[in-house]
Amino acid sequence: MILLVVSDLHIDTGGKLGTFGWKPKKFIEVVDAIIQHYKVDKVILNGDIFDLYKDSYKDIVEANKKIIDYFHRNQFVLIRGNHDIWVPSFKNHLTIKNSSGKTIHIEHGHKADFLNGTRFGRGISLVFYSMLRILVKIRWVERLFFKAVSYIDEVERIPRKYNTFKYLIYALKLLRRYDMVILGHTHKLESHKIYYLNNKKIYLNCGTCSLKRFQAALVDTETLDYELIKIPKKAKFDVAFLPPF
Ligand SMILES: [Mn+2]
Repeated sequence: MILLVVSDLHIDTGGKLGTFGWKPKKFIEVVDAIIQHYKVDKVILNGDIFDLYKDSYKDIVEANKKIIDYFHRNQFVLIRGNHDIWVPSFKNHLTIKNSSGKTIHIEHGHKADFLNGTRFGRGISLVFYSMLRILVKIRWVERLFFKAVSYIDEVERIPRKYNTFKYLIYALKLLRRYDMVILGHTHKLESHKIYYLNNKKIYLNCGTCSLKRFQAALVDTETLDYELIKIPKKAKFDVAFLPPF
Protein backbone atom coordinates (compact mmCIF):
# COMPACT_ATOMS: atom_id res chain seq x y z
CA MET A 1 0.00 0.00 0.00
CA ILE A 2 1.30 3.45 -0.90
CA LEU A 3 0.70 6.15 1.70
CA LEU A 4 0.94 9.90 1.25
CA VAL A 5 1.38 11.58 4.65
CA VAL A 6 0.87 15.32 4.93
CA SER A 7 0.34 17.47 8.00
CA ASP A 8 0.21 20.94 9.48
CA LEU A 9 -2.06 22.57 6.93
CA HIS A 10 -3.41 24.90 9.64
CA ILE A 11 -6.57 25.59 7.64
CA ASP A 12 -8.22 28.70 9.03
CA THR A 13 -10.60 31.43 7.95
CA GLY A 14 -7.86 33.37 6.15
CA GLY A 15 -7.19 37.05 6.66
CA LYS A 16 -4.05 38.83 7.75
CA LEU A 17 -3.04 36.13 10.24
CA GLY A 18 -3.85 33.39 7.72
CA THR A 19 -1.71 30.25 7.92
CA PHE A 20 -2.97 27.87 5.18
CA GLY A 21 -2.37 30.18 2.24
CA TRP A 22 -3.66 27.77 -0.45
CA LYS A 23 -6.65 28.34 -2.70
CA PRO A 24 -8.70 25.17 -1.93
CA LYS A 25 -9.11 24.33 -5.64
CA LYS A 26 -5.35 24.54 -6.26
CA PHE A 27 -4.51 22.44 -3.21
CA ILE A 28 -6.99 19.74 -4.27
CA GLU A 29 -5.47 19.74 -7.78
CA VAL A 30 -1.95 19.22 -6.41
CA VAL A 31 -3.00 16.39 -4.08
CA ASP A 32 -4.96 14.72 -6.88
CA ALA A 33 -1.98 14.92 -9.25
CA ILE A 34 0.30 13.34 -6.62
CA ILE A 35 -2.22 10.57 -5.88
CA GLN A 36 -2.35 9.77 -9.57
CA HIS A 37 1.39 10.05 -10.17
CA TYR A 38 2.39 7.61 -7.41
CA LYS A 39 -0.82 5.54 -7.39
CA VAL A 40 -1.38 6.47 -3.74
CA ASP A 41 -3.81 4.19 -1.87
CA LYS A 42 -4.36 6.33 1.22
CA VAL A 43 -3.72 9.93 2.19
CA ILE A 44 -2.98 10.46 5.88
CA LEU A 45 -3.58 13.95 7.25
CA ASN A 46 -1.29 13.84 10.26
CA GLY A 47 -2.69 16.57 12.50
CA ASP A 48 -3.05 20.34 12.67
CA ILE A 49 -5.35 20.05 9.70
CA PHE A 50 -7.40 22.93 11.14
CA ASP A 51 -6.21 25.79 13.27
CA LEU A 52 -8.66 25.82 16.16
CA TYR A 53 -6.25 27.87 18.26
CA LYS A 54 -7.30 30.84 16.15
CA ASP A 55 -10.76 30.24 14.77
CA SER A 56 -13.86 28.28 15.79
CA TYR A 57 -14.59 24.93 14.14
CA LYS A 58 -17.88 26.27 12.82
CA ASP A 59 -16.21 29.25 11.10
CA ILE A 60 -13.47 27.08 9.60
CA VAL A 61 -15.97 24.56 8.22
CA GLU A 62 -18.05 27.39 6.82
CA ALA A 63 -15.07 28.96 5.05
CA ASN A 64 -13.61 25.71 3.69
CA LYS A 65 -16.53 23.52 2.61
CA LYS A 66 -14.89 22.40 -0.62
CA ILE A 67 -11.70 21.12 0.94
CA ILE A 68 -13.50 19.46 3.86
CA ASP A 69 -15.79 17.53 1.49
CA TYR A 70 -12.65 16.45 -0.35
CA PHE A 71 -11.04 15.16 2.86
CA HIS A 72 -14.08 13.12 3.74
CA ARG A 73 -13.52 10.86 0.78
CA ASN A 74 -12.64 7.29 1.85
CA GLN A 75 -9.04 7.56 0.83
CA PHE A 76 -8.26 10.08 3.58
CA VAL A 77 -7.44 9.33 7.22
CA LEU A 78 -7.62 12.29 9.61
CA ILE A 79 -5.40 12.33 12.70
CA ARG A 80 -5.53 14.90 15.51
CA GLY A 81 -2.89 17.50 16.17
CA ASN A 82 -2.68 19.91 19.07
CA HIS A 83 -4.50 22.53 16.98
CA ASP A 84 -7.47 20.26 16.22
CA ILE A 85 -7.51 17.90 19.15
CA TRP A 86 -11.23 18.50 19.80
CA VAL A 87 -12.60 17.31 16.48
CA PRO A 88 -14.32 14.05 17.53
CA SER A 89 -14.09 12.29 14.17
CA PHE A 90 -10.27 12.43 14.08
CA LYS A 91 -8.08 9.53 15.22
CA ASN A 92 -5.31 9.87 17.83
CA HIS A 93 -2.87 7.88 15.73
CA LEU A 94 -2.66 5.23 13.06
CA THR A 95 -0.62 2.03 13.32
CA ILE A 96 -0.22 -0.27 10.33
CA LYS A 97 1.27 -3.78 10.33
CA ASN A 98 2.42 -5.09 6.96
CA SER A 99 2.46 -8.70 5.74
CA SER A 100 5.97 -9.32 7.12
CA GLY A 101 5.02 -8.00 10.57
CA LYS A 102 6.76 -4.61 10.26
CA THR A 103 4.91 -1.76 11.93
CA ILE A 104 4.40 1.86 10.90
CA HIS A 105 3.17 4.29 13.54
CA ILE A 106 1.80 7.69 12.53
CA GLU A 107 0.90 10.44 15.01
CA HIS A 108 1.13 14.22 15.09
CA GLY A 109 3.89 14.42 17.72
CA HIS A 110 2.73 17.14 20.13
CA LYS A 111 2.75 14.62 22.98
CA ALA A 112 6.44 15.42 23.23
CA ASP A 113 5.35 18.88 24.47
CA PHE A 114 4.13 20.05 27.84
CA LEU A 115 0.55 21.53 27.93
CA ASN A 116 0.35 21.88 24.15
CA GLY A 117 -2.92 20.37 22.94
CA THR A 118 -4.87 20.94 26.14
CA ARG A 119 -8.09 22.95 26.49
CA PHE A 120 -6.26 25.35 28.76
CA GLY A 121 -3.64 25.98 26.08
CA ARG A 122 -6.31 26.63 23.49
CA GLY A 123 -8.20 29.04 25.77
CA ILE A 124 -5.11 31.19 26.14
CA SER A 125 -4.50 31.13 22.37
CA LEU A 126 -8.07 32.13 21.52
CA VAL A 127 -7.86 35.17 23.81
CA PHE A 128 -4.43 36.04 22.43
CA TYR A 129 -5.54 35.80 18.79
CA SER A 130 -8.74 37.77 19.26
CA MET A 131 -6.65 40.60 20.70
CA LEU A 132 -4.03 40.20 18.01
CA ARG A 133 -6.61 40.37 15.23
CA ILE A 134 -7.46 43.90 16.35
CA LEU A 135 -3.86 44.89 17.08
CA VAL A 136 -2.39 43.82 13.74
CA LYS A 137 -4.41 46.56 12.11
CA ILE A 138 -1.67 48.78 13.49
CA ARG A 139 1.26 48.50 11.12
CA TRP A 140 4.13 48.38 13.61
CA VAL A 141 2.37 45.81 15.82
CA GLU A 142 1.89 43.60 12.76
CA ARG A 143 5.56 43.91 11.84
CA LEU A 144 6.68 43.23 15.39
CA PHE A 145 4.43 40.17 15.70
CA PHE A 146 5.65 38.53 12.51
CA LYS A 147 9.22 39.33 13.42
CA ALA A 148 8.77 37.65 16.78
CA VAL A 149 7.25 34.45 15.40
CA SER A 150 9.23 34.02 12.18
CA TYR A 151 12.05 31.79 11.19
CA ILE A 152 15.23 33.59 10.16
CA ASP A 153 13.77 33.51 6.68
CA GLU A 154 11.70 36.71 6.72
CA VAL A 155 8.81 35.34 4.72
CA GLU A 156 7.96 32.45 7.02
CA ARG A 157 5.35 32.96 9.70
CA ILE A 158 5.58 29.84 11.81
CA PRO A 159 7.17 29.95 15.27
CA ARG A 160 10.73 28.77 15.52
CA LYS A 161 10.22 27.38 19.01
CA TYR A 162 10.42 23.81 17.74
CA ASN A 163 13.57 22.10 18.80
CA THR A 164 13.54 19.16 16.43
CA PHE A 165 15.88 17.13 18.69
CA LYS A 166 13.13 16.94 21.28
CA TYR A 167 10.84 15.30 18.73
CA LEU A 168 13.63 13.09 17.44
CA ILE A 169 14.10 11.77 20.99
CA TYR A 170 10.34 11.22 21.28
CA ALA A 171 10.37 9.36 17.93
CA LEU A 172 13.29 7.20 19.11
CA LYS A 173 11.24 6.14 22.13
CA LEU A 174 8.41 5.08 19.83
CA LEU A 175 10.88 3.27 17.58
CA ARG A 176 11.57 0.76 20.34
CA ARG A 177 8.09 -0.56 19.56
CA TYR A 178 7.67 0.28 15.87
CA ASP A 179 9.83 -0.06 12.77
CA MET A 180 8.82 3.26 11.24
CA VAL A 181 7.48 6.38 12.98
CA ILE A 182 6.02 9.36 11.13
CA LEU A 183 5.41 12.63 12.97
CA GLY A 184 4.45 16.17 11.92
CA HIS A 185 4.13 19.20 14.22
CA THR A 186 7.65 20.66 13.80
CA HIS A 187 7.10 21.89 10.21
CA LYS A 188 10.53 20.46 9.39
CA LEU A 189 10.65 17.84 6.67
CA GLU A 190 13.26 15.25 7.67
CA SER A 191 14.23 11.58 7.67
CA HIS A 192 16.53 9.50 9.87
CA LYS A 193 17.57 5.89 9.53
CA ILE A 194 19.11 4.02 12.46
CA TYR A 195 19.76 0.47 13.59
CA TYR A 196 18.47 -0.80 16.93
CA LEU A 197 19.28 -4.37 18.00
CA ASN A 198 20.10 -5.12 14.38
CA ASN A 199 16.73 -3.91 13.12
CA LYS A 200 16.46 -0.99 10.76
CA LYS A 201 14.36 1.83 12.20
CA ILE A 202 13.11 4.90 10.36
CA TYR A 203 11.85 8.25 11.62
CA LEU A 204 10.16 10.59 9.15
CA ASN A 205 8.71 14.02 9.69
CA CYS A 206 6.26 15.01 6.97
CA GLY A 207 6.87 18.77 7.30
CA THR A 208 4.04 21.18 6.56
CA CYS A 209 1.58 22.30 3.90
CA SER A 210 0.99 25.69 5.50
CA LEU A 211 1.77 29.07 3.93
CA LYS A 212 1.26 27.67 0.44
CA ARG A 213 4.02 25.11 0.81
CA PHE A 214 3.64 21.47 -0.10
CA GLN A 215 5.72 18.90 1.77
CA ALA A 216 4.89 15.27 2.31
CA ALA A 217 6.23 11.79 3.01
CA LEU A 218 5.53 8.96 0.61
CA VAL A 219 5.75 5.43 2.04
CA ASP A 220 5.42 1.92 0.68
CA THR A 221 4.00 -0.01 3.65
CA GLU A 222 5.29 -3.36 2.36
CA THR A 223 8.94 -2.44 1.75
CA LEU A 224 9.16 0.59 4.12
CA ASP A 225 10.75 2.48 1.23
CA TYR A 226 10.07 6.18 1.48
CA GLU A 227 10.58 9.47 -0.29
CA LEU A 228 10.16 13.05 0.90
CA ILE A 229 8.32 15.45 -1.37
CA LYS A 230 8.98 19.17 -1.35
CA ILE A 231 7.53 21.43 -4.00
CA PRO A 232 9.20 24.81 -4.40
CA LYS A 233 6.90 27.41 -2.94
CA LYS A 234 6.91 29.98 -5.69
CA ALA A 235 6.94 27.59 -8.64
CA LYS A 236 3.83 26.52 -10.52
CA PHE A 237 3.13 22.89 -9.67
CA ASP A 238 4.47 20.38 -12.14
CA VAL A 239 4.87 16.58 -11.80
CA ALA A 240 8.49 17.16 -12.88
CA PHE A 241 9.13 18.35 -9.29
CA LEU A 242 8.17 14.95 -7.95
CA PRO A 243 11.04 12.61 -7.03
CA PRO A 244 11.09 9.10 -8.52
CA PHE A 245 9.59 6.38 -6.29
MN1 LIG B 1 1.17 20.78 15.96
